[in-house]
Amino acid sequence: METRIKNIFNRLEEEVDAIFLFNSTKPHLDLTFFYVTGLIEGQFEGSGVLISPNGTGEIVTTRLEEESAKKSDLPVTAVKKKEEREEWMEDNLAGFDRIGVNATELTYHAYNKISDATDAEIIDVSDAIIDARNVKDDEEIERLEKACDIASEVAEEITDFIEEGVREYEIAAELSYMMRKKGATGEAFETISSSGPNTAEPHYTCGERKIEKGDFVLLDFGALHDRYRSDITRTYVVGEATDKQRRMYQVVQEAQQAALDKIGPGIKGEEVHNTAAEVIDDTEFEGRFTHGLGHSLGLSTHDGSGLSPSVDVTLEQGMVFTVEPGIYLPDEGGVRIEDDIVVTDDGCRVLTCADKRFKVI
Ligand SMILES: [Mn+2]
Repeated sequence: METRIKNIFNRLEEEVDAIFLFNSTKPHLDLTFFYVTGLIEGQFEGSGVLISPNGTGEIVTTRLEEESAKKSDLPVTAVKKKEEREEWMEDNLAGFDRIGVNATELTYHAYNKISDATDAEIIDVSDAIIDARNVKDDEEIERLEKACDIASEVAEEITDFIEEGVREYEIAAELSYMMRKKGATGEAFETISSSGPNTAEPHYTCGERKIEKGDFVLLDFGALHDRYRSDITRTYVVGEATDKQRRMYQVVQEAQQAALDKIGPGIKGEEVHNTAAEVIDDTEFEGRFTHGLGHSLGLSTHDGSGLSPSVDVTLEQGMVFTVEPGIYLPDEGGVRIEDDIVVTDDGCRVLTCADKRFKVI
């Protein structure tokens, strides 16, 4: 994990002597802890890792997690109780002038524990961490590929389950079960299983509504595997499709393809968003694409960056993003098609390979 640690230090705007990543209790865990330790198993509440500019680090954890922690290539100190961890922090943090922390993931309580242990100046290094985590290494891409394969297979197989009368939450449950059966350790995020007019709400989750003939069914879900996450959306029509539904789907698909063609090293994330938005805005659905085109993906579903006017990022080889244009017509319905991609040396490679041709089921 030496390279990952050095990646963070190389991207710092102001130098620090060390960085301490410190987890509280779930859900207040800093996923960067897992980025630098490479650990898959374990919870690691109340654990931390102290990393140095030379690429070394040390994990401090509890006896409960000791065996899991030993799977990292970093040395481990396992403490029996909180007081021992505080002593460890005093012994190990006291000698520095400047200590970096990941402020976006650190609770105020944990921050106070660090400042009690040292007189060092505490510096927020979260921007460097986001930048480092944005570019995935080969091991991370392998884990993402596996998470994407699971979601892609499920996206194709779920169509056998969808029919008139089935409820949205039943489809959500089936998606979860199918992913677990294929080896996922869980859902990457709360599944969106929407139907009919509900598909017009991009972040609807799921409800009791029964599928009706002529509905759009929009499924947005992902698999968690070895701590990495996939994120895919497919939209289907049940029974019989109208010309308008076909047209909405066609425009979204064209917008997505234009974006995929645009992606490559050196391109701004915002330009990719604009490319897709222009395709939609040149049609009768102008103004109905109401969110950013995509977000970075990795240990977290929203990994800190994105393809959006509100994010300033220049694409580099190894970055992973979702590409998810949509058209949403209030009270009628919506279409979204989402795939995960990795930026390559001359374009991008799509990681979620489920069929996305227009489908009436
Ligand atoms: Mn997404």
